[in-house]
Amino acid sequence: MSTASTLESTFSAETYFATQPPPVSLDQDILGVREFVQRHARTGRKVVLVTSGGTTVPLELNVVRFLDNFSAGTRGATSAEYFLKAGYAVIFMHRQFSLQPFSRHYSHSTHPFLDFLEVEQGTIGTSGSEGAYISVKPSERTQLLEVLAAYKTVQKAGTLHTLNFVTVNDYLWLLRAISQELSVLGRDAMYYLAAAVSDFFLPRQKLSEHKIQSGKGSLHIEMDQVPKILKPLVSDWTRGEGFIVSFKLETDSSLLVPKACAALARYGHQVVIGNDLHTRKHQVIFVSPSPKTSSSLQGNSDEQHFEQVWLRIDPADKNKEIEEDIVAELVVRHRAWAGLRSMT
Ligand code: 9Z3
Repeated sequence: MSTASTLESTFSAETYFATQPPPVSLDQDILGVREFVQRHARTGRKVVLVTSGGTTVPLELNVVRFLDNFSAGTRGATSAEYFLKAGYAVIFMHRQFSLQPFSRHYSHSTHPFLDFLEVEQGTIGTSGSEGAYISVKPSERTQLLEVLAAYKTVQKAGTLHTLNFVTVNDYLWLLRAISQELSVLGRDAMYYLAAAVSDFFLPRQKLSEHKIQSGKGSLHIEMDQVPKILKPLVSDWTRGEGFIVSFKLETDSSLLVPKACAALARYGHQVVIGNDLHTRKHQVIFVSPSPKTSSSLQGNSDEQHFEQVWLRIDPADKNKEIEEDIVAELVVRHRAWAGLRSMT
């Protein structure tokens, strides 16, 4: 029976977690994260949580239809590679089947791996027998060697831990649990929230059990607002210590700066990276509290209190990825943040 009438339509984070069920694999997932964090805490390596890809909102319990958020996972997967290169250990929390570090270079839709392999005839190995064997097209070898070498190095070092979500509910439960685990690292932890997260959801108690039937005319669905989890993430789950970077996606670029300032004033974290859907691959804006006013920003989103730095690359340069510069800038800022440890 539906208990929808007893639910609030605006959920606080607390009400959300008290009424929405955790994903079945949560405990198992967190054991893996705990082991990973503890291992790297012992070596003093910095750890970054990268979220990536879009969340879904199922419309039915036996889900046939769902609402999706735009994101291929390029930003997250590419950034994860640059964080690994910069010496970070990376927890990569991504939408199931979205792009992943390293394998992203051979995505089935843009660069299918079967297309760069060739079947050759000749002598196989040292056995001297004749037959068919596989070789990599000469034009693909340099890049493959580079990607494969980086991938194997990361595997050997054990610096990449991957786990996935599908729904916005999976995402919220995982984000809370992972950030609580990661909070033991204090200022050595970074949170890089590149996933595209739905603002709306259907509480479990309002979901139709079976596939919604057509035949009754148009479909009317009223969704509830997803709780604003940046606030508890900043002040409770990470105890105000983590270096937190959120992304703001807009299609009207005039909204980027005001929305980014409002988010910083409201949640009190370190950086909002604003990106416009159409130009996101070659320009982003870093918005952060201005060093002079950062202590008194609560609720004050006046743009003059915020530092704004554009990061741009040449759109014609196909060998350059903007994530390289985003990550380089964040590594510097995180180092400064972690260096404040002794003063707090
Ligand atoms: C982003 O803005 C990401 O940069 C993109 C990356 C989703 C645009 P792709 O994966 O795209 O490279 O295809 N992510 C955050 C989007 C988001 O949901 N932000 C919320 C908002 O804008 C705040 S957390 O309100």
